[in-house]
Amino acid sequence: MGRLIVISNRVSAPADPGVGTSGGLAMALSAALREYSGVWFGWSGRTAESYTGQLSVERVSGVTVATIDLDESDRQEYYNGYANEVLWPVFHYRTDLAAYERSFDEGYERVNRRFAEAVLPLLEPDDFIWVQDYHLISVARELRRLGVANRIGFFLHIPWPSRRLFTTIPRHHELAAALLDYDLIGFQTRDSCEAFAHYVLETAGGSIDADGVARAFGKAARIGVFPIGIDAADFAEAAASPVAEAQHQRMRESAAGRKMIIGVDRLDYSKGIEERFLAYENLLALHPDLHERVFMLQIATLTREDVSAYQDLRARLDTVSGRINGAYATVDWVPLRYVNRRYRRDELAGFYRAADIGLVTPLRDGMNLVAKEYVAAQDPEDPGVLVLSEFAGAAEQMKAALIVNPMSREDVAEAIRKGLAMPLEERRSRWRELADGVEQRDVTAWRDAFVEALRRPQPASPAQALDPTAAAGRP
Ligand code: GDG
Repeated sequence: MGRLIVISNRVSAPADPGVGTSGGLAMALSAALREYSGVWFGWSGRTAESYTGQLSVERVSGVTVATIDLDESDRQEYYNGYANEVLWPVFHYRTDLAAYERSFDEGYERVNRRFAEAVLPLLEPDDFIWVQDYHLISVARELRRLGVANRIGFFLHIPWPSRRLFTTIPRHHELAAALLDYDLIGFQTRDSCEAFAHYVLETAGGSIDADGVARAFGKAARIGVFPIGIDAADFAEAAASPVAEAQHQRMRESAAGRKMIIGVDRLDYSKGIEERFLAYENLLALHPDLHERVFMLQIATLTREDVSAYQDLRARLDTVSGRINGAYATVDWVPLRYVNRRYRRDELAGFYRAADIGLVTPLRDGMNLVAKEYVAAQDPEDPGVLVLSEFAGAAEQMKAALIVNPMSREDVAEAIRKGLAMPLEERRSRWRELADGVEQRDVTAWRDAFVEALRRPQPASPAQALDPTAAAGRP
């Protein structure tokens, strides 16, 4: 079979998986490519004085890794601008944070074109191309313009918003039409896939066939649901490693017999960290009996620090965490340990294992891999309890978690209280069900399902189906 060419905004060389500090997407992609003699292409993360399109190619653990540098206006307009100040907020239901600037649109389309032009020399006719995420919606359209006829798939890691929200983006038609240049469009959840289908039907005036083919703008693409998983076996191994065990012990000792709650997130407004702090504050206010008997560790790694909404959130979190500790701390009890530094993956696994409650309460999330990692890291004999937002994609699968509305302080505080008091038997049976799902629907299952769907015969576009000259293969 043809090679797999993965195209994503950032590329991180497949590192030792136990140790890597890469985020969820990077871990998933290196796992996906490990078994294919694949190519991984993307932005190096560096900016040059002016754009050259020069490819840097290296071979890492059997994967060809190819990158380009962008220029400073690309970083501002494409990455910080259109991707992170338009698409990210709107797709996470935060239209109030979206900044529509013409230069952002131009930067986005320019970089998508640059990606297509730069990857072109690496392509062979039977390669399958798999484009990742919201930064690169227009890459297939640009590749088609360059004459590329290969199968091209797209996977959206973040939610697809409801139709009314998506249409707040001034160029929504153009984005949706560009998506239909893919052969296959994958979503994390049924909810996202249905929202896209709704747009196709109601706004684009298109149709959805019984076999899941969306037709609009004179084009056709198959749509489907492919919930991403973690490398569960690898994560369980990391959790059993000496480093994880040492961190587990360290946490247990520093807990001094107190119950531990953990949150791990990129410092992002979609993750609901501020609302989580307020819920925890509510718990402490309502339950004085829990004082000095519980603590929360929140790891919030810094991201997108150039974007003002992230700077504002960081300042608010500093304030709220300070207020909670100021109000409740005693000389030997800090109720909220709030940490901005980044840990190794195996250290993280040890922290998860030490925690009685995994608190995963995003306001919106495509999937949320932390929920799955928390489950994979537990001791089967004495597992902790997962408290999960109904607005994380993971909630479609992880029904044995305590499902909460992250906007409700009372709801979240009550779930924490319930989790802390949950009998061992119930913890075990809920965990068993969650762990089976995490193991079975892991990152390999995700990759195989997507690639298999991409290789399946693709639908004819409506134009081809209706136009006899096209059907006869003439131009
Ligand atoms: C996007 C979508 C979707 C965090 N702190 C540290 C650290 N992390 C790792 C976690 C986890 C990853 O980052 C975060 O993954 P999430 O899935 O929670 O969220 P996003 O980064 O927003 O990812 C999301 C995902 O793509 C995949 O499709 O699930 O919905 O938003 O793996 O462990 N890792 C290390 N040190 C840290 O301090 N090593």
